[in-house]
Amino acid sequence: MYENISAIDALVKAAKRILLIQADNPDGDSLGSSLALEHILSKMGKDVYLYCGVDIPGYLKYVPGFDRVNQDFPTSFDLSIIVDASTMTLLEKIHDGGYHTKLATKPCIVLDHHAVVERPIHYATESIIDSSRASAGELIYLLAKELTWQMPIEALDAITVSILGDTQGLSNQLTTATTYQVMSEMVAAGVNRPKIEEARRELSKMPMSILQYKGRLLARTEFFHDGTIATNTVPQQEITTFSPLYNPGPLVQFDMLQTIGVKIAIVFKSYDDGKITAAIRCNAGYGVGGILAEKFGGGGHAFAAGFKTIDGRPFNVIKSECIAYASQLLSNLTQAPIDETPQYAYSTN
Ligand SMILES: [Mn+2]
Repeated sequence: MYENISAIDALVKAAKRILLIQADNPDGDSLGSSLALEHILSKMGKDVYLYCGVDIPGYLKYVPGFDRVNQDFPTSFDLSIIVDASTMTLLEKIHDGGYHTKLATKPCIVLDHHAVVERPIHYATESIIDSSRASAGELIYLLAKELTWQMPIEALDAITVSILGDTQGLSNQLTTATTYQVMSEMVAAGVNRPKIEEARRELSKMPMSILQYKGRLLARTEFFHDGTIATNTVPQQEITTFSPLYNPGPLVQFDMLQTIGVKIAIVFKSYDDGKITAAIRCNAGYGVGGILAEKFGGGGHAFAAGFKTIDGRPFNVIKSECIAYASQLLSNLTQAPIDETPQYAYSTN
């Protein structure tokens, strides 16, 4: 398997207090990996502390144990394990707090599956970064199995959340034969996937007023550039009324992308104080989201990006410029479509 697993085993066995770290972009894999390790290591008799520098997003609050993740960096620990991240860029909260010096004084294990790492974690004692794994949770399963670490059912449930999160329900190209094999072993060991899915669906249900608002928003969708760009605008009054109940963007953006001909879906929010935000999502083959967002001072990935302007320019000016640049980017693409897979958040809707 991996040549350093016995070194990892030794570091874990030698530690009493273990700090589990999620990076600043917690998702289902990040949380599931951390919780899985918490259960496995607790079973070994370790004191385990879960840390994430930012809030666990609302859509993950169906996962049992999400509320055990702390935002306060602990005062003492013998070993840290960073899950689902291997770049310093995503550990800014730790660096801002000056805690990295503390991390560097103790052994640190990195368990990740991201392919491209720009600023590797220089104080890592042992790392496994395997981009052939569908999720960090899958990597943790294989590691624990190899090291014959006991995995209680709660750990397997958490690994299921992690795998389903990154593979969008075993549907994207990250899913391999090993992923199915791991899922098969976990289901045989008692994981109840329908129950996990039901908990997720229950949490993401919307109030009646939101369903009706969704209908109104969809009816207001505008189309540009021969129907390839769909936009929606949420004014301040609706942000005030509906945002506390449900984020208007994700409410309609998937349906906008599922409209025949649409390549880019943009949801603008226009605030009374002049702030304007845009959430950009793109369909497969048209991953210009990141470039589009950067033009307006934002950023993100090819298929999911966003920007915020606070320079006082009127909403209609920003909107027109954004649509014009998006049109230009799409026109430039006709020769060479960007062939990557879009990363919709599986767990949000
Ligand atoms: Mn991941």
